[in-house]
Amino acid sequence: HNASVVGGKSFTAVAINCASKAGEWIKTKLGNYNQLQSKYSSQDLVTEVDKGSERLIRNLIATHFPHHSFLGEEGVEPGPDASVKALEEARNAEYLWIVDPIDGTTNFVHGFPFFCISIALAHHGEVIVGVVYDPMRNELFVAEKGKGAYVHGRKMGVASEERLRESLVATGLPPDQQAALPLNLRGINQLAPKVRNLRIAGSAALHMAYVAAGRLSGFWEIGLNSWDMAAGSLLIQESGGTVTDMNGEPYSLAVRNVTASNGRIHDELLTALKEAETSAE
Ligand code: 2AM
Ligand code: CA
Ligand code: CA
Ligand code: CA
Repeated sequence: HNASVVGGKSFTAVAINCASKAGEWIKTKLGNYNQLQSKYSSQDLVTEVDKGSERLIRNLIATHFPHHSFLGEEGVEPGPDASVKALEEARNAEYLWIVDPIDGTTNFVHGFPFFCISIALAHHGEVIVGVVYDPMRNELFVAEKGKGAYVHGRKMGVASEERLRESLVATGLPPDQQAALPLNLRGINQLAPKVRNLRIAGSAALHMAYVAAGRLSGFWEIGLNSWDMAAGSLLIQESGGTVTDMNGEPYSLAVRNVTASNGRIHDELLTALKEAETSAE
């Protein structure tokens, strides 16, 4: 595609501008916001800061690219059915921005400093720009399709570990996934003895950025949405890693259960997760 610059405005520059503006604002709201609603339950949180961040990003994108489509978590009804339907309706757009205004809201609410803003741009359903910004560490992860992935201008590469037993691997426990929780726990049971150690830090997008940066060798999670993974998937691919679903099928926007790695441990990771799945039957 030769369309990464329209009218002199680079998609990537706008994505970075959105992420950093939102991030700076979110930081000022730490421990300093009013209303705290629960979407579904005491586990599924949303704050006025999630909504404000999404509004800021959406408005900024609209001023630059008024004809582009937009899919943001806070614009979609809670629950898996609505998010699948929203993606179905949006994914054929020529240009679609896919935004998670705070990934790791539970961490934000508790002051646990591991959350980020995730912004991706898809062109006919293929992610061409991915930006993940961690405002607490001021770390900006940027990928452009075919052009590599960078953290603050430094080229990233995935970790070099060849085996699970040398690998630091992360996963997640999305709340309100009653059906998925036992499967998640079986995966943890299978993997914990096989890897160097596991991490569950509470932000899927930031975990994926860490796989891209070589800080984690692998990551898997069940029950995610497009906005959790779109930017991170490109970061990993452009860093030389592999992103698939849990059956090893290539990443697409519709993936809900993700397996990501440095590539070298991918088969071992998929096999262990497959064992976790079948051990239940
Ligand atoms: P969030 O903070 O944007 O909501 C942690 O395991 C991951 O699960 C986070 O990326 C988190 O994103 C996501 N998550 C939180 N609530 C969820 C829900 N109800 N369904 C699916 N994913 C959720
Ligand atoms: Ca949420
Ligand atoms: Ca999220
Ligand atoms: Ca979110």
